Amino acid sequence: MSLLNEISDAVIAGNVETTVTKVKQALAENVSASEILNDGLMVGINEIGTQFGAGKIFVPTVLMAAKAMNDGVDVIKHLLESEGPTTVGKAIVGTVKGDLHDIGKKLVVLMMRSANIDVIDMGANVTAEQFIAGIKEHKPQIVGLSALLTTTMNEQGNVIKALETAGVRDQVKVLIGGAPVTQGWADKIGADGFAADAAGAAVWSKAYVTSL
Ligand code: B1M
Repeated sequence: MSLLNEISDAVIAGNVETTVTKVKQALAENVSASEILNDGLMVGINEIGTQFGAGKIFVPTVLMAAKAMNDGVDVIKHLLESEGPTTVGKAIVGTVKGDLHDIGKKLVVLMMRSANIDVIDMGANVTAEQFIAGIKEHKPQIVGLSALLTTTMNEQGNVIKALETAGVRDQVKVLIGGAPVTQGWADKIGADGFAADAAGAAVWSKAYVTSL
């Protein structure tokens, strides 16, 4: 079995220690951080999603897999992040209220940072009021809203409305994403941008801030 398969299996098994050990071993064998992420860790968490969706496993198993995935990402994160000191713009990024999924959002933060954007990670379950306070405090050009549930997608629209009411909507561009989110949804709720994945979020953000 290849090392990348062993990594995805360790995530599926929710085995944090093995995941971390295998990720370190892959790095030592010159497997790139992006291969470890895309062909190892992501394969594992996606399989967990399939089994969870089919009712074959339950939340505690998913939580263990998420912990293994997160700890695995921690090992490679310094390789995904840019080490350059120059930043070209600023963003605040969070998962919206009611939604606790933060693995994808963390990857978005990592990739945006690797595009030299100064990103404040607001965490998960972030209220519209917290996004507004974040805009006032940090003065970002971009606000990133992640949502993983069909129910919390609506909150992305609510945040945009709240930014309008608070008079800060024209100070920022709003980028949205998350598994159930589409360009059509972005258009419907008046978001400025949509990205299907973390790399896309970084490309969109860099293109916007460097156009200013
Ligand atoms: Co939940 N969950 N979960 N879960 N979970 C999903 C999302 C689900 C699809 C599983 C399934 O049924 N197959 C399903 C949602 C169904 C739906 O609404 N369509 C689901 C459900 C139902 C639930 C609960 C309601 C279950 C319950 O309690 N009955 C519950 C909700 C809790 C809550 O949030 N209030 C719940 C709970 C959990 C855990 C806490 C156990 C755990 C989260 C742990 C954590 O994040 N710390 C969890 C997990 C791990 C998952 C799955 C298995 C994996 C999610 C993930 O991390 N994917 C997920 C199934 C799946 O997605 N396959 C599932 C890997 C990650 C890298 O991808 O997050 O999609 P993703 O991020 C991508 C892109 O979407 C994009 O870029 C990222 C990287 O490329 N992206 C953006 C994300 N945000 C972006 C923002 C951007 C741009 C791009 O711009 C700002």
